[in-house]
Amino acid sequence: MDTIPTSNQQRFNTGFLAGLLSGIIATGVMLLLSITANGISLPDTLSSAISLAMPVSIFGYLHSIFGPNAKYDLFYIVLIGQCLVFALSGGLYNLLLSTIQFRKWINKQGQMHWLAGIMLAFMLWLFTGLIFLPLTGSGIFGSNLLIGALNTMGSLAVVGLTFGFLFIVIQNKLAFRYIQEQRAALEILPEEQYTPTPQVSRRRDLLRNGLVLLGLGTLGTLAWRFISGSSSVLSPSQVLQTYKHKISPPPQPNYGTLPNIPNLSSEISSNNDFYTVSKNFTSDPTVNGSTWQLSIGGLVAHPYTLTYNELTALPAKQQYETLMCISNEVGGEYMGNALWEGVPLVNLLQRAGEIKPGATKVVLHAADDYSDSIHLTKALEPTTLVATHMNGETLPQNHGYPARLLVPGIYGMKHVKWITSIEVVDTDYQGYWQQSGWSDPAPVRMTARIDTPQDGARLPANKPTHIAGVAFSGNKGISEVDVSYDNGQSWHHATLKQPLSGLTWVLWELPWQPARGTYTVSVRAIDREGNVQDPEIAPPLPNGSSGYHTIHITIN
Ligand SMILES: Nc1nc2c(c(=O)[nH]1)N[C@H]1C(S)=C(S)[C@@H](COP(=O)(O)O)O[C@H]1N2
Ligand SMILES: [Mo]
Repeated sequence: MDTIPTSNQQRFNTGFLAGLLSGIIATGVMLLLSITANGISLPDTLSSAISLAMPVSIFGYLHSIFGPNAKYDLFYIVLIGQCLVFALSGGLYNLLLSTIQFRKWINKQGQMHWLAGIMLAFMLWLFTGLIFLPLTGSGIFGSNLLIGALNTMGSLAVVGLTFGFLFIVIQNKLAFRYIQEQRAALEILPEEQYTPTPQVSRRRDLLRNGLVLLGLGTLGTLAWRFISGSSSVLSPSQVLQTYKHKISPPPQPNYGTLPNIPNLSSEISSNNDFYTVSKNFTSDPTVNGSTWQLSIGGLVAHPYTLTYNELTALPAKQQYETLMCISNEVGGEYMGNALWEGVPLVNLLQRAGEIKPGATKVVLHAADDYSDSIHLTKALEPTTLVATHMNGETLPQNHGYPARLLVPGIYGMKHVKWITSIEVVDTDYQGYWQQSGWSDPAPVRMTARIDTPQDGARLPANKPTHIAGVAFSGNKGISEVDVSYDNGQSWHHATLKQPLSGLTWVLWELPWQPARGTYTVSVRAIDREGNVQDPEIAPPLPNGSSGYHTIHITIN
């Protein structure tokens, strides 16, 4: 019975399936190591490399389809890709071993020796360290990454061995089952009716169905994004008739007391509710405050370093400031407001003595290989802080512990978290996101959001209710919020809650008692300089989104 025929196709399939299953588990181990033990996450590395290498136009297109989570979608695609690479390597490896008939490692029944698993792991390890990582710009075995080559080598070895051993176990199980099934088939069926590969074709069907499902899922997601993507912004023709760029003198704010409105954002976002954004897909850096040092250098007379205790012992300043991510869509959730405490950057720079002539920018480097720069004039503003506290608590890890930059008036992107060094330069330094086309000066574009009612809500007719939300214009303040519930025909002044500082959002509210019907509700703001919010619809890339947040309500 040692003449069970095994085709190349069958060998490949067995290896592929074994590679896929063990690859999924090994990928899980990789993500776990990356989160818990400073291990490398190849999907992170690759998707970062892809989004950096991608032409701005394509990135913008993807962004318009997938929304602000495009980078996560890219990450998931790369993650699936990694599992498929594991699967492919399993299939090809089985084919290779049985073709060259390397009997030490694979016998006639397709059973593999565990040494074959170690060999496969070793080859993948070398390929990743010597070819793949250098190609992504991470250096040999990740030597350019902050986790360094040792962590990379170690975690890749663990992942590789997990894969190698599981691969042998699963592949041998599958091969054994195949032989069993073939024997059973041979015993039942007469010779001439013998069909050698019923299981294989079933397995192949499974594989094909899986791929079809994957494809359909992707197409479905794309279609859904297209359909649901663009309906929440009032079209410019609806508002241009009443549009003025600037009103002078600027309106006097209509401050008042706001009633208690369910679903209106709370004026201060708690540390837990505050949105978080970072370029890191799997894990943000965990910085040890007791060994952390902040270095201040570059074009200054006396570069120096500070420990955490030294930094927090310096005179600090408290300020309310709202942050918004540049990839926030109109009406989006990537906004938060907190009371921050930190040392003015200008004071830290003064301690380094005279700034050398020619200096133009200040670069912030971070523990996650992120960096960004601000203009020297911005750096010297009294509201630009190196913050160590948020809402009275030590800065939480996900918001940048031990220290992050606060630089009011420009987007969240520039509020570098996990700062490790501050460098004065004379070049036009371009930071992490600027390399993929995002604005460098990045001033916050005025925006207003309707928190309640929610888009698509159905409300009872002739009952008093509220239209309410937030409006924000960086460091320019808000002087007026206008609400329209008739397609932009007429606008009504909302009541504003006096803001906590000139750097925060403003809560606004308009009482409303609508009759039966369907309503298109929009909102726009005017800042303290009299600038009227831009009605032109623009996607977040490259300068931040614009347009008026618009929702549809049914009253019955
Ligand atoms: N080191 C570092 N700082 C960073 C980022 C990052 O990925 N790494 N992301 C930036 C972006 S895009 C935004 S919007 C803000 C978000 O800050 P938050 O998570 O505290 O809301 O952090 C900024 N600072
Ligand atoms: Mo951001």
